Amino acid sequence: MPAATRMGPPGHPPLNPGRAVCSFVSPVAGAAGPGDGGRWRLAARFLLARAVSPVGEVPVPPSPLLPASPSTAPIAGLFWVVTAIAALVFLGVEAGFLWAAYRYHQRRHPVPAQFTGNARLEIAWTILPALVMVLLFVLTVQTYTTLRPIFASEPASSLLITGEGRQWVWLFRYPDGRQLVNELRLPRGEAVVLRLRAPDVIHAFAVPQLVPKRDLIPGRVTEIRFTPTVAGVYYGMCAEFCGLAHAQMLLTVYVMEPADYQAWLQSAPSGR
Ligand SMILES: [Cu+2]
Repeated sequence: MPAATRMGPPGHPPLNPGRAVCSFVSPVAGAAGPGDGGRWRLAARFLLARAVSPVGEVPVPPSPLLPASPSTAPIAGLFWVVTAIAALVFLGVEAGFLWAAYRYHQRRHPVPAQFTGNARLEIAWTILPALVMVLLFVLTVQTYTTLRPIFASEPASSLLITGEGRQWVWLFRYPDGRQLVNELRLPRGEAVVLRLRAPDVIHAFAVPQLVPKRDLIPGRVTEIRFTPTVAGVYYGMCAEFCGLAHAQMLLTVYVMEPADYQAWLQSAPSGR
């Protein structure tokens, strides 16, 4: 399949004919994914494309560690703090281990000291890990309280998009009636409210860089709020196993500069 033609799911017309998207993880149904040694080739292709393309044109891998909205940045921040603490603990333990192995090697220390118990040491290795756990707990609660108002508050003005995740496709309806399949276009800096349903089985809406994943439960409307703050192309997926073609239930989110978004609204058919 030529790179410039993106096919929709079976029964749907091609999406954006003529639009070339360099894919790190291909959003194209049925396209070859990483695996069978192709993973390194894909990574090399991505890095090459990155090197020769202007900044912002090549979509980045859908990593929650490359956040592009206030709903995901605190989570990435927490990850790095926890990783730093874990790295410090690891280095401390390994350094102590190596020091003891060297200092108390049989050659330098042929007769081990004979003693029973060490109350001070035992209290220290009980209290220190407990303090680390308390610190991690406080940081986690802090992140949660930062995020809670973002998820709970109704923004004064927002772009309301309704839609559904069903086996095995994403459908989105805009206020003017237009519909997009496996694709979302959003203006940068504007609050978005997604009201999503799952008519058949449980799915999960996941665009890791923009918003933490949310389950879609049949019989319920799941409201997802976020504000994309960095223009770019973001990959998303269904993150709850939902049947045979679950792995191909992918979507692409284009966060556009407001002027580009308005131009797209004017140029594309509204579906009415
Ligand atoms: Cu799924």
